[in-house]
Amino acid sequence: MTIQHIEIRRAHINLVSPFRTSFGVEVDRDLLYVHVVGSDEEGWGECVAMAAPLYSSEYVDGCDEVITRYLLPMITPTMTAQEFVLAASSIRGNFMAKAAVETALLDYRLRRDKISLATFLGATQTRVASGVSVGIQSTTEELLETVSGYLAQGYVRIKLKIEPGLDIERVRAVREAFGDDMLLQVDANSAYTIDDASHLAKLDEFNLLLIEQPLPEEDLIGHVELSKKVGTPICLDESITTFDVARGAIDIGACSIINIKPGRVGGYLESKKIHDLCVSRGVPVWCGGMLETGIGRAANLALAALPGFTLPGDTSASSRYFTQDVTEPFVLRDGYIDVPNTVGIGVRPIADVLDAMSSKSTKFVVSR
Ligand code: OSB
Ligand code: MG
Repeated sequence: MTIQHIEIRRAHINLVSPFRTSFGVEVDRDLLYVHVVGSDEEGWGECVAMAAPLYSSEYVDGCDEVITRYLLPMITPTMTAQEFVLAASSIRGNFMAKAAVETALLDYRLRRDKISLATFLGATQTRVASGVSVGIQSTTEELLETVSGYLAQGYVRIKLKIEPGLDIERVRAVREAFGDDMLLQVDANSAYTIDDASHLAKLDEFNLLLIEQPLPEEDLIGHVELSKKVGTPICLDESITTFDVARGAIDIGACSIINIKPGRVGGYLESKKIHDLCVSRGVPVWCGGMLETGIGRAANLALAALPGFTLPGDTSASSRYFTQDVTEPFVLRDGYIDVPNTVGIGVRPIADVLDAMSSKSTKFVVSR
């Protein structure tokens, strides 16, 4: 019942269509999986970092370096995820790198203990309502077509990526085409500054659920100021990197809603703490996404099943991203996706599929 080695698997997968945001265009995912192998069980974790440091300062090759050089040497044969988080706290930042290792350790231990991640975290739902994040499209016509396609599939909430110049009129067009009842929100990925406050206030007339991360990650105070000038609730994504930042952001009024992404905050244990904090403060949360394959998606669904996740998340079906996911595909049924309920994260890569996608596998022996 001990960890014997840890494999770092690098792989590549194409997206079904380019995903454009205010920070760039993603056409594929440069993947990194952490695979814990013990005498009795195995565990998997997916690193959510993108290929380039455009969404946040982390990027996948940097995570590879941090994981192999600093995090893996900390791991002992009997280490739990909780013990790892404590040990890894000596390393500053690098939340996405830490989260990938934490998830693999959690999956390994929960499989051994024969309990699902959902049950371990305190899930109260067996399926979660699914929203979809719609990238910036070349034209308004294309946007309306794309949104119409997702609505036809049953997605219960639409999130539009926006940037300066492709915002107010795009949102207006979607509202006019699909009506006032559709759940709609926008995500700017830090593309504005506080000087854009009166411009962003023009979004108020569209009855959006929220505006996600309008200002830069570090500008918490700017978000406080913006919250006073804009009626639509402000939701933070990039800014929320730890429990402490979440507490501070809520206390000073920088946001009234939080997007929890386990990869961004260092893992599922920290995510659970942020969830509990938000429940105690009456702050709604929802589960964000980072275009994860089935490994990361499975674990996100477990988290999204907690009671504080009262808004639909970006946890879409596998087919929204990939023609062939690395696990059995997650499917949308009546606007919902089932939460995995078997042991650990509930899924494993399909060996042949992962092997065909893989570019590199490195094995690290774990010793005391
Ligand atoms: O800001 O939420 C974001 C994807 C990559 C990086 C950042 C973000 C996103 C998304 C897509 O919006 C979420 C998903 O469907 O996984
Ligand atoms: Mg976001």
